[in-house]
Amino acid sequence: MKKLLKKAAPIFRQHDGALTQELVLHPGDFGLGKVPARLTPDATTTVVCGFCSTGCGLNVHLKNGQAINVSASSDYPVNLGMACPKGWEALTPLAAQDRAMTPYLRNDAGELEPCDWERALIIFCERLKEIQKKYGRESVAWLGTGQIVTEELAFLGALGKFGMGMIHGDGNTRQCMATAVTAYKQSFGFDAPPYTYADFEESDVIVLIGSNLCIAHPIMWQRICRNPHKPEIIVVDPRKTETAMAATQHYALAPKSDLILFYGLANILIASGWINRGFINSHTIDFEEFAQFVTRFTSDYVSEATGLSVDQLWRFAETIHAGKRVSFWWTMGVNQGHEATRTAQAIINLALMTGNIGRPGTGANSITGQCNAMGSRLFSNTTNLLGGHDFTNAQDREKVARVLDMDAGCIPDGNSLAYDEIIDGIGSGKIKGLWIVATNSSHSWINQNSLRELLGKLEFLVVQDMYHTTETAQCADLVLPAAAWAEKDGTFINSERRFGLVKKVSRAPGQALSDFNIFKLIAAYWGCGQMFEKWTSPEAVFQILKDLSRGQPCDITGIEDYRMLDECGGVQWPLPETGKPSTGKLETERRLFEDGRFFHPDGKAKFIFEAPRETPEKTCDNYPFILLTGRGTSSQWHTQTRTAKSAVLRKLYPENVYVEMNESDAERLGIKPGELVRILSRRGEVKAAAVITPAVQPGQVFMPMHYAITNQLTFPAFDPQSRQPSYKSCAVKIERDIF
Ligand SMILES: Nc1nc2c(c(=O)[nH]1)N[C@H]1C(S)=C(S)[C@@H](COP(=O)(O)OP(=O)(O)OC[C@H]3O[C@@H](n4cnc5c(=O)[nH]c(N)nc54)[C@H](O)[C@@H]3O)O[C@H]1N2
Ligand SMILES: Nc1nc2c(c(=O)[nH]1)N[C@H]1C(S)=C(S)[C@@H](COP(=O)(O)OP(=O)(O)OC[C@H]3O[C@@H](n4cnc5c(=O)[nH]c(N)nc54)[C@H](O)[C@@H]3O)O[C@H]1N2
Ligand code: SF4
Ligand SMILES: [Mo]
Repeated sequence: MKKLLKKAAPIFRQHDGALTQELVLHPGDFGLGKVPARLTPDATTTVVCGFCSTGCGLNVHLKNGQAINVSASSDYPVNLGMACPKGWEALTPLAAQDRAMTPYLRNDAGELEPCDWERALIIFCERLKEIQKKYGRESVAWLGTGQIVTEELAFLGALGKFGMGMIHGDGNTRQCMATAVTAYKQSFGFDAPPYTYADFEESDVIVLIGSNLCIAHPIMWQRICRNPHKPEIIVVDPRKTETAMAATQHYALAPKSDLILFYGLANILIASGWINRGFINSHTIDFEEFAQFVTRFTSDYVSEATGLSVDQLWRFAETIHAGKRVSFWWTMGVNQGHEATRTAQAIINLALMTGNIGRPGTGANSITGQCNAMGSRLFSNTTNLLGGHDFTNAQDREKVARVLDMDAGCIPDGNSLAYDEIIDGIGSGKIKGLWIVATNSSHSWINQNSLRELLGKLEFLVVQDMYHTTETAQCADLVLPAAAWAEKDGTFINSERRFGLVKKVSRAPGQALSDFNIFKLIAAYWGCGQMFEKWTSPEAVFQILKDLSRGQPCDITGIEDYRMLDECGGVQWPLPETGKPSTGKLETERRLFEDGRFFHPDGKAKFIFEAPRETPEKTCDNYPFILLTGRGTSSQWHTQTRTAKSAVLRKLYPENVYVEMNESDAERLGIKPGELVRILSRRGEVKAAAVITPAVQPGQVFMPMHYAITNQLTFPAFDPQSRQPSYKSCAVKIERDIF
């Protein structure tokens, strides 16, 4: 223990050699610490899960100050005693053999070699400063995440843009949530998913669009199962997913024909007078133009384009009309498309025109993906200035500067490049240094072969991750070892806008540090430590975030501190100081727009629409299949750096990569179940075992995203408004692997 502490000591020195006493690196961050002061060594405490955006409360059981087991928390308002396999296995990935325990630096032989923190920090600062000096400060960028706590996201964003002078920083939330953000901002005036999970239980019609809830959000699905109103459950998905099988109506539309479908439904609803005129007149604008626009989406035309029958279209519309409390929910089948923002807005339009918003069991509801995608949306300083502010607005910049006690001149007055533009920037020579934090781009980014080639062109690539073995870490010049979920404190914001608490209940291995402390050290070594003098701990930063949120739609000034979050089972935003009840219990379930006021200055929501466009890569004789991609099982998480570490989870999913195809296609091509086939696109060629299933339609195939090869095939198309990648549609061919 002494030896390690001694080794750690130099990192308290700043880059210029001056001592800094402010760095809060307590021994625990080197894996030596006991349990945090407020927990007794054998306590059980509730921590919000670190996988998906459902944000379940997990009871973590400690022995001698170390987490030894978890169970589902029965009094947490989100999951009510339930958890999915990933939650039950949440501790296992922490103990994996390939945890990064020291920094690693690429040596002259081209291998990653362990080095100490001081050297890592000096190299980090020297190399990135050199690049900025040579090519300008815009030449260094970062790619962040929706999987670290909000306080860390804010620190990275503030350090990157205000401290280190970067202009470009984006995150993996671009792959995931950018569409919902853009759609809500334009339609409602703020990025504001309106719902609360109780709405799953209060609807009489639940419409799930491009969302495989049973697999991707199993506990939200459980909330639907608790619905006592025998709801109609409508699934809109080209595949007959697990969720579609459990639904009462499944519309297996042609991939990427959603926009036409929703305009067609709007046309039927309007023409039949099945709309809420009172709501439209009082609370929305541009309806008449929209009503005029959708007249061209006749049922015959829509039927032809979507592959659904005219009867099916009418049944869908009639079900919406018959519902008293209709809720619309969408996920990646919508967000990841070439006209995704307009599709999300077409869903919003259906909710607005039928008055299905602001009441129990209603809403136009985007379901989030990662545990803290919602934190990233508001507080990562990437697309929004901290707290949902606007970089291009001088008043916003001044407000943020005032709260942070810094010069407004440090805040960029323009927006960052988006993820794909940062990657393209490497190709064009604009971006020379990149810092990737808690995302595995070399696996998850679209058109992976091109990305990997571009990463190789960087003059300096830093990867900050729990593991040194990820596909991206393996490309890095420098790897910074990060503590994981449950090895640090902070907050996540879940899909229903609930701030929940993450606690340090386990020691990080070796010299891994929390992302928070890594940022703190980098600030000191970079020479901007003073700017973050008050950022002493995650909870101190939480207090700063509260101040930043003041007066915003996401105002959380009424949340006192972490203790209050712990006691209430999390708190949904907004909770302004003035909105807190002076006596009695805080209402835990709250939805937005109950007063019919939206966040545009006139208080109205906007009908936004645009003519549909063709998919960027159509099928042809050479590439006759559409490749769909997405989640495979509830026990696999993304690029599998964490879930593959659990023997229990590994038993719950197929060991080898597979491709699902329809029986008629398999028969035509002479492919037998389980046979290895080659899947080829214009970008790459991979092999997978054929799973023959009626779940996919003829002419379509499906591959899960959890296997790295999938993104060798995908086509880099983007929604023009949100710049979110269109992961779910490209043209491929399938061949028997006869060689
Ligand atoms: N087990 C598990 N759970 C997860 C994750 C995980 O990796 N593993 N990841 C989390 C994250 S970050 C996210 S973003 C969410 C994603 O959650 P989901 O979006 O529910 O998951 P996906 O499987 O990516 O996509 C959903 C469905 O979209 C369908 N789809 C494809 N093309 C179209 C189309 O054109 N129209 C329509 N209507 N549907 C289409 C696919 O067939 C698929 O069934 O899951 C979260 N939860
Ligand atoms: N083809 C296809 N591709 C897709 C999708 C699809 O549907 N189809 N979906 C897209 C979507 S929605 C998403 S969200 C992305 C996800 O893609 P990624 O973000 O690349 O996926 P993860 O595997 O979650 O990567 C998170 C990384 O952070 C590390 N990590 C975990 N916790 C911490 C921490 O506390 N600190 C640090 N520093 N590191 C940590 C993990 O080890 C891992 O390497 O994939 C996208 N890619
Ligand atoms: S549903 Fe999501 S938040 Fe809940 S236990 Fe599973 S992974 Fe964790
Ligand atoms: Mo995601």
